Amino acid sequence: MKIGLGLYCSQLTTDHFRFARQAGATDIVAHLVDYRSEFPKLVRNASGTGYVWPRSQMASTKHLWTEEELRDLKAAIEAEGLRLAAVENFDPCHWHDVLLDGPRKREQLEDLKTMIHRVGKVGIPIIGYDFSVAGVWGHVVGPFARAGAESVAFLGPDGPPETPIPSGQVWNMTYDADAPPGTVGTVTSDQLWQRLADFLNAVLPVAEEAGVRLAAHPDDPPMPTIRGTARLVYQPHHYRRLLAINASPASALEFCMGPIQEMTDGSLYETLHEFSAQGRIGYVHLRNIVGKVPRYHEVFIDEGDIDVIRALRILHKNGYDGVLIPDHTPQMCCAAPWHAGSAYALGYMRAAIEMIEQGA
Ligand SMILES: [Mn+2]
Repeated sequence: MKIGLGLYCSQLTTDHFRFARQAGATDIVAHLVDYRSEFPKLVRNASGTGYVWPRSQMASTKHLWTEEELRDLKAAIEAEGLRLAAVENFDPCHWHDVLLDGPRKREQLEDLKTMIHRVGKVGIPIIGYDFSVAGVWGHVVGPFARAGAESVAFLGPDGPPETPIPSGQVWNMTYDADAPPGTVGTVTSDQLWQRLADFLNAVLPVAEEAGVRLAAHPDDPPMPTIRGTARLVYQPHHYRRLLAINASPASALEFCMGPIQEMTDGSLYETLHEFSAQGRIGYVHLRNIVGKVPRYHEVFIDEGDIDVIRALRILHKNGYDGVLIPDHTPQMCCAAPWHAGSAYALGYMRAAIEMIEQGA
């Protein structure tokens, strides 16, 4: 098993690469969507209903990833003695009409194929994706982790009101600031599964040929609907349905332990066993949480409902040799809250994995 660090777009710098390696990571997962451009990484909007999407960032994300920038990013990471394990998430500007079944869907599917081909050509093995209309939504920030460390919670009916998604927005981001007034409206489960199938059936042949695996993130928060739009993977068995859409070995999972634990059915450990035994896990997001939907909060890796050592033992036993990255670590009270939280999680993971691999 390999330890990685997920870096947001604005963190793809030499200092952050060195920090990752200093804290024991061997791999980087690069988030190419510039959706959290400032520290602290969780930025609330004025009404507290979601993350801020700085409009000034939009223009810079409208282009497709070029072969040159992917190659430069990989080289910069490798120059610091690390590997680029995956790039994570298409930008809403790349695929809003794939998610919404809109008029530019065909064109955007071609754009996605182009980018997948480039990712493969450069030698990046995985793209993580999150097929969701509402995206990550409804979290509130507060002192929810040990000793008042700042993290996020989902409070269900006590959280932000589930207002309809305005036109021009998807994934909790604005892709068209000039969209006419209106809303995205209701999206049913059948509609969203059909859109996912259209996406996978279009791009998986290209991914397979390019040597790239497409790894699916579960819904966060794992609710059946958010803001009137259906969710896909809000119970563990939905991952089976997702993998059954297309038999390509390029279809894989971005196994995020937090949401799987937050789901009301099934068991995180059985789910982890099932898909790691099948070799379907592209990479793992690792965090700890307390509670299940509709109420949970995120905590440090060594508190909370997940027995992380037990989970790591399952992966080891099933021969998982991919990357695990800390996911949303709580912010610690110091001059570098994100760095301290990340280093704490990475150190814990490194010791735990070493212990397990030594047979202890
Ligand atoms: Mn995650």
